[in-house]
Amino acid sequence: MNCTKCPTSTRAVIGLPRHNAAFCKACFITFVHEQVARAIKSFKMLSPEDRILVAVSGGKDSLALWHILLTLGYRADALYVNLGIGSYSEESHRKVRHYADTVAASYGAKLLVHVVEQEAGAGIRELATILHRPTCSTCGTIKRYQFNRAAIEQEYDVMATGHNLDDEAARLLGNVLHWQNDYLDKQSPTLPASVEGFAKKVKPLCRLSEREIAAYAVVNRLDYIVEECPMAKGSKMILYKEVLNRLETESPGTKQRFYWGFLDKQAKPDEPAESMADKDQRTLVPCDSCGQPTTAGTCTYCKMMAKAKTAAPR
Ligand code: Q46
Ligand code: ZN
Repeated sequence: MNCTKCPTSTRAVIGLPRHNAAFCKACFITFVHEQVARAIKSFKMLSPEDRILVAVSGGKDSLALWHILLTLGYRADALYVNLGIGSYSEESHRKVRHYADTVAASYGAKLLVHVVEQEAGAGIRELATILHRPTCSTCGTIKRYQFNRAAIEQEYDVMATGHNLDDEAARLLGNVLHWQNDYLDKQSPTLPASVEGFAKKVKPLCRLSEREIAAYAVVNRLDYIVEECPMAKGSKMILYKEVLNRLETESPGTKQRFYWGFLDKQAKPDEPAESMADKDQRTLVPCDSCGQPTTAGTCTYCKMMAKAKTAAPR
């Protein structure tokens, strides 16, 4: 199979049925960069002078995102949250540190690190047990809090995450299956900053599939952790992705049509309503302990940390 774009018809390294195309290495890298640039432009994600904070996990998506943004000339630092999940966290931390030292540093970009165990006195699994909460919900609260706090306190203009087309289509399927209208309202590739203290959030990989990003990581020799977080096993998101992958195999382009169709409808709302972010954040006040936005009194994160410290004194 030859590249469908090159005049010289070089041998293709990847076939993309949903685009009816196949690309050689150079054309594929250009394709990925163009898809990211298109997402950034159509959803008004970034401007050239923005200081960006990328949420990195050590996986292919977030490391590829950091790499693409730096390659495209953006000023992008990254934050890694070490969850304290045994060898998975050790390995993912090593991968992020390696990329930061060997590549990001040459662009003048730096890596920030938050270690859950250092603040909470326990890793995420032990913490979830102490708090009688599901591990992934505890993890979500901590990661959202730490990323927002770092972005606000260190004056980044925008926070970027590595969510891809597969993630967004799976999330959309879950939200539709359960008619989660609030979540559907907020499922946008760009969420604006709010006066109450939420940083602007963007998803520049939303036009690219998981397979395309994995291929991009491989051709660019990005050293990422292949293993999934062990806590993800059996999650609904994985099931939704499997279902969508089956549909995609039968009918290439299904995921794209599903998610992009939703974004098109979202861009033309029936009600000319207030901004979606306003709807949700109107009642927010600063947490009386840390100052981050919350609905009342002390925020969930501060309550969790207080409880963790009482339960597991160091
Ligand atoms: S990292 Fe955290 Fe995921 Fe691991 S503990 Fe669950 S939520 S599965 S994105
Ligand atoms: Zn707080």
